[in-house]
Amino acid sequence: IMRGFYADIASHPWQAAIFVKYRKVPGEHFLCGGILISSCWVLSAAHCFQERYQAHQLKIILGRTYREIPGKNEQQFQVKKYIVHNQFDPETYDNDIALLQLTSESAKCTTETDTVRTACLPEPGLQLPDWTECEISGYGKHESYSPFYSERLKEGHVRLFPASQCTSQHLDNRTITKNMLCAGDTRQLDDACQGDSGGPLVCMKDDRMHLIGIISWGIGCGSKDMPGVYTNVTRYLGWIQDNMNS
Ligand code: 4AZ
Repeated sequence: IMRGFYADIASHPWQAAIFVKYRKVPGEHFLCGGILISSCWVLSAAHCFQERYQAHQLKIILGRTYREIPGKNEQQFQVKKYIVHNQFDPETYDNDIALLQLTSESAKCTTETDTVRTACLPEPGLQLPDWTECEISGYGKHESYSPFYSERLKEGHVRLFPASQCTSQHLDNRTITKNMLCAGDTRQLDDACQGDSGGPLVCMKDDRMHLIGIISWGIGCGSKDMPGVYTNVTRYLGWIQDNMNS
């Protein structure tokens, strides 16, 4: 997260950290953010899985504030399987969504605590007003040119852009589809950055945080007047239900 503030996981209890064990390199490497949407399912971005990892190479950690330091009450899971949207377009990042199923011996995977909790999915057709202030979180870079990810979870505040200000003209002639939405802040320059992908854009509605977007891509980080681009979650409610049931 560019700018923003350091945060505690208790303020973003649906935030997941996804790590990968490479076959040749030792250790576990931070891969992407994710969002806990039910006891056994985490949403993330399809582009995080372009290297076609095997499920057993992945590990999901919930309840962790510091990227590399175990949290007191964190919950770790192996991945049983993961599903990447079959129409994900690696050129445009259209359909940048993936679902990961956590491994568990019982029907439940995560236990709800102060630091681990699901995000609500929006009602079908939910359209929040333009410029609604929402929240992003992640363990990604502080600046686009930095070589390092953040040591600690951060949060940022961004506003939902009207569709008229979320076109290819506003994003260096890149393809923008209805499956994407833009959010940013032209004043504070809070923005998502590399390593935040797969993590949440949540907005308050009826006193609950609802998952509106998945951090997907952007032209650099925090460039003035250049919003970040998010997967438009309301377009995938059917896809999410179908794949959690199958
Ligand atoms: C990335 O590389 C990335 N400013 C994600 C979001 C944004 C930029 C880059 C938005 O994962």
